[in-house]
Amino acid sequence: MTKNQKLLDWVKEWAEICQPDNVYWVDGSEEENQRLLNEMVEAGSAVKLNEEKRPNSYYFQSDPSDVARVENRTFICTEKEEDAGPTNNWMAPDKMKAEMLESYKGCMKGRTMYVIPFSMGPLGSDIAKIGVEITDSAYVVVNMRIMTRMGKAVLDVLGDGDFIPCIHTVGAPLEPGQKDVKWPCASNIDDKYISHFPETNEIWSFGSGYGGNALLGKKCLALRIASTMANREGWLAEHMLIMGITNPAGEKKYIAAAFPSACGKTNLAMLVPSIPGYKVECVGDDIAWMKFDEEGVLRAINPEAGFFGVAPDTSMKTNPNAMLSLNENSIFTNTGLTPDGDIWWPAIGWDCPDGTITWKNEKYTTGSDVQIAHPNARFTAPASQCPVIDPLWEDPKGVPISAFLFGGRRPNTVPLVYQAKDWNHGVFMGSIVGSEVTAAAIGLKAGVRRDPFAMLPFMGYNMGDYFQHWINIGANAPAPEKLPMIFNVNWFRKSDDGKFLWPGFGDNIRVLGWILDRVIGKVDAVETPIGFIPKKEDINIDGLEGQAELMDELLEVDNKRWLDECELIAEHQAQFGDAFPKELKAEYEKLKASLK
Ligand code: TSX
Ligand code: MN
Repeated sequence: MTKNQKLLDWVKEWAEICQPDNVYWVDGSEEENQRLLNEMVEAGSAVKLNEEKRPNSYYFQSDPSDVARVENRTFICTEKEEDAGPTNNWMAPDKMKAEMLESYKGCMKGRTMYVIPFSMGPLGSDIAKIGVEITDSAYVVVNMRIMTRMGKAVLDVLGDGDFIPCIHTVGAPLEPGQKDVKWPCASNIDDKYISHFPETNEIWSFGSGYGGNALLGKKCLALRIASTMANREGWLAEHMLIMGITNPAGEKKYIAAAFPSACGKTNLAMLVPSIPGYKVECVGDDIAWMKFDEEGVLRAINPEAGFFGVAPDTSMKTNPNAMLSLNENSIFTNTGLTPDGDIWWPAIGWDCPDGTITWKNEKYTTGSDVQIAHPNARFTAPASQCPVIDPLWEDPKGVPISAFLFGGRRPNTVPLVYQAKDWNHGVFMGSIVGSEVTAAAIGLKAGVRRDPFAMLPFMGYNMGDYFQHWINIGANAPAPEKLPMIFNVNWFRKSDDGKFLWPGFGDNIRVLGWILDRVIGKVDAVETPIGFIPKKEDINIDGLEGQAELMDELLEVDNKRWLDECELIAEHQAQFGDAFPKELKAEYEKLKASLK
């Protein structure tokens, strides 16, 4: 096991608080994994899928109240409220801990406490971090085994070193003789807490079994806690995919890209190019940790080992490489379950078989009006099974990043692609990222929800200080000429009659190709007030019928619309007060002046 005294003391302390029936140290072996899965099948919380159709794969239905991250129950607990900033829920650490400790007392009665040592990032990488999650959920254990490097090997690397303690419970103790439910969780939303203590690097999660709330390595550690560590230590922990792109001449560059949810980040990360000769390879689909190396090159690792992706709308058409990644050794949560023991979700590419069981365990008969999969139904699949996983995806040094991409769903105003004039302008670009949502849903006059750097739900500290951190990364870069170039893309621009102007998906390689040409220095661009846009003829649209006539509108920069946009940007920036960097204020003033 381990001789790490801090770890042993910490586990003992929490076992005394939570009072589990027993404590089990997870070793990460195949045999252990099978045993846990079999136990869950026998207990009725998991279904083993058809071994012929989907080998070694399992199906789960959550409680209907426990289907997503709970943003209004997610807290950043710092001594000073201003250190959490205006975009986070805040509570003082002492108050939060006192309140939560009351709930944790005896919360694991009748259950097993699992201790999961895990590494975010390749074992032993300089950029990787070790965490230990305590949980009373076997579902969490089998998911963590896919999403992280987990088990005994991690304890060996940890030695007597430091780790990030993560405590999780579903918050549903069992009385003696009480029968368990298939998905235990706290019954009341106000009993759920996803709490972060960035000043002491601790994570306390209570009451939910859902991925983002319970697999604490992912959003809690790799983004919220890591972003604050990165701020202290001068590196970057970002909500970004990492992909390699090779052009027909065999030149390969890596880019990292941030998009708000529902923009198709996973689809982009493993895209199948529609132009022969190009190749896309995937390093990661969600999180990037980046540091400068000795040569001043910014290098990125994917701290995860799997994909925890939205299932609905994933198909051989929209994302064949994701579909092939989940052929086996995968976990499905809140999809439909077909009579022949396979999974189904809307737009999977075939009709839903009669007799399919819905995520709420109802029976679907052809034509009946039931929701078969929850819209946030998920697959958990090993990244190693992705057919286009990059050969360097587990390289402990990370991959060199040549460009950053930002983007969102913008039906107007924002062109298909534009390039920042310099680093600070690119940081400004990241700070104004936004995506269209139904205006009614968020009570905004314009239907744009700002999601700076796509980090809004995942920030561990004050967003204004985070912007300043990005400015400082550029200002202190060891080799400024090696800083990544920064771009913004918009696959979602629409014509006045509401039709998408760009085919998207595999055809996005046509835009990535231009970005690659800019990085290599092979192509000129046109300067506009918002940045550099492509010359029309430099976006390859060969074979796209009717596209030529749409390119002017797709690349248009309308000064009048951008002046309106400036008003919205100013409104958004106002909330950051003193923490807002003067450099970004200056970028805003420059933009506004150049639009007049
Ligand atoms: O993922 C998407 N990407 C990125 C792909 C690499 N989606 C799906 C978004 C929801 C997750 C897209 N949707 C993309 C896109 O580039 N573009 C669109 C918009 C669109 C939708 C359908 C069509 C075209 C554009 N269909 C036809 O034209 C037939
Ligand atoms: Mn994400």
